[in-house]
Amino acid sequence: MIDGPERAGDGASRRSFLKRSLALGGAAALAGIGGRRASAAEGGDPAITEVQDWNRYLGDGVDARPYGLPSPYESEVVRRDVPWLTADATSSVNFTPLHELDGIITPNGLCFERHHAGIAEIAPQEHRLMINGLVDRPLVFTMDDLKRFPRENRIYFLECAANTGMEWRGSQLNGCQFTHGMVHCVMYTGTPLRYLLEEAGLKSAGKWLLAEGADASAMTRSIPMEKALDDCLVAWKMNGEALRPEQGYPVRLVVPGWEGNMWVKWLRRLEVGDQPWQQREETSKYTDLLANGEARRFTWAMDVKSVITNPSPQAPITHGRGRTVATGLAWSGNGRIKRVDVSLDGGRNWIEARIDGPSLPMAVHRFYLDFDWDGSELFLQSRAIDEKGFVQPTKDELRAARGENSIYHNNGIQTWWLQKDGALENVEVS
Ligand SMILES: Nc1nc2c(c(=O)[nH]1)N[C@H]1C(S)=C(S)[C@@H](COP(=O)(O)O)O[C@H]1N2
Ligand SMILES: [Mo]
Repeated sequence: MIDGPERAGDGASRRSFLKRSLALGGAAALAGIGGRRASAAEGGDPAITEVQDWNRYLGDGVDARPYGLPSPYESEVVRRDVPWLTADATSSVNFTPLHELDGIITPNGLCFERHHAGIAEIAPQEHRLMINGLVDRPLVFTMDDLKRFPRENRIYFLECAANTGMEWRGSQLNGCQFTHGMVHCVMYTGTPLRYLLEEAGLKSAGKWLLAEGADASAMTRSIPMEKALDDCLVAWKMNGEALRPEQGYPVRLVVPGWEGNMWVKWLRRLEVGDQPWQQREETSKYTDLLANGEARRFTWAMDVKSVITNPSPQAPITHGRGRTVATGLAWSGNGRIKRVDVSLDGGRNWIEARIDGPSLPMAVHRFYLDFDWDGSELFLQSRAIDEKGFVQPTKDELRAARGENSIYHNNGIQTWWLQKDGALENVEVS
C-alpha cells in the first residue's frame, strides 16, 4: 500500500519517476514508498492492537509436519490443467503456476506434468537401466550402480515443445500458467550420460541414441550422439531430493535446452544405433507442418522466449496506480539470456529490464521492471535476446516464417492488456 504525501502516483512526480525509472532500466531509486503511514494505524488497526492467536498460544511442535508443506494460505498455488485440452488425464498435461513464483527455481511440487500414459510408480530396487546396441559391452545398471558414478549438479529449464501451442493462431488462454506454464527449472543431480556410454564402450558406428521410458507409453526418442556426449545427464535428484514420481522417479534423462519430450522419464533403456529411429514422437508429433506441406523435424533446441508473469491475467494489479513491480521469465535453449526488454505500449517502445539472480546457460532467467503505473491502459510485452544473438520474434514474424499450421515451438512475443481497473487479458499485438 502506497500512502503519504510523497506517494509515487502523484502527478508530476509520477511522470518524472516514470522517466527516471525507465532511464535506469527499472533499477531506479524509489522515493515515497514507505508503506502505509504509521498514522493510518492510530485509529486502531486490529492487526496491530489485538493480540492474535498465534501470539497467544504455542504452535505445533517440530514433529507435526515430518515433510513440510506450504502454508494453508497458499492453497491456490497449484498446478492446473485445461480440462478440454485432452480426452483423458493419463495422456495429458498440467501447468506450472508461473504467476505465483519468483526467482528461477521451480519447487518440486509445482513442476508441470506431461505424461503420455500416466505416472509410472516404480520401486527403485526393481528398476534397471540397460545400455545395448552398438556398444562393446551391453550393460545393465541398478540405481545403486548409477550412484557410484561421479555426480554433477546443474540447473536447467525443461520446456515442452507444445508450450504456448494453443496461442499460435491468436490469443486463447487467459493466464501465463496456461499459455506458458509447460516450463520448469530445476537443479538436477546425476551423472553425465557420457560416463555410462564410456563404460559400455561406444562402437565407432554409434551415432545415435534411443532413450526409452519404463512407463506404459514406453516413450522413445532418438538423440544424436554429439548431444549425448556433450551435456546430457542421467539424473535421480531434483532440487536436492529424489525425483518426484511425476518427474520420472527413480531416474530420468536431462537433455539441456532441448524440447521436453526428449527428457525421457522413468528411463530404462539406451540403445546405441547408427541412425535415428523415426519414432512416433519425432515424426507425427513434435514436428511443425509448414505452409508448403513439408514438416520441420528434429528441431531440438528450444528457441529464445520470455513472458511477463506479473502482472498477468491471473495476477491483476490490486494496488491501483503507482509503484508497480513487473516481473517475468526468459530462457533459451541456445545458452544464457543476454537481455530482456519490456514494452508498456505493445512493442512501440522498449525498456531494458533488470535481470536478477543467477544467469546460467539453458536455465530460466528472472527479470524485473520496476515502474510507476499511471493507471492508464497498457499493452505489456517482453522480448528476450540470447547470447547467440537470437531475438524473440513477434507472433506475426513467427507465422511469416512457419505458417499457420504449427502447434509446437511457439516462442512469439506475448501481450497482456492491462486495463484501468488493474485486470489483465491475453490479447495479441503483433
Ligand atoms: N517416459 C516418459 N517420458 C516423458 C514423457 C512421457 O510421457 N513418458 N513425456 C515427455 C514430455 S512430452 C515432456 S514435455 C516432459 C515433461 O516432463 P515433466 O513431466 O517432468 O514436466 O517429459 C517427457 N518425458
Ligand atoms: Mo512435451
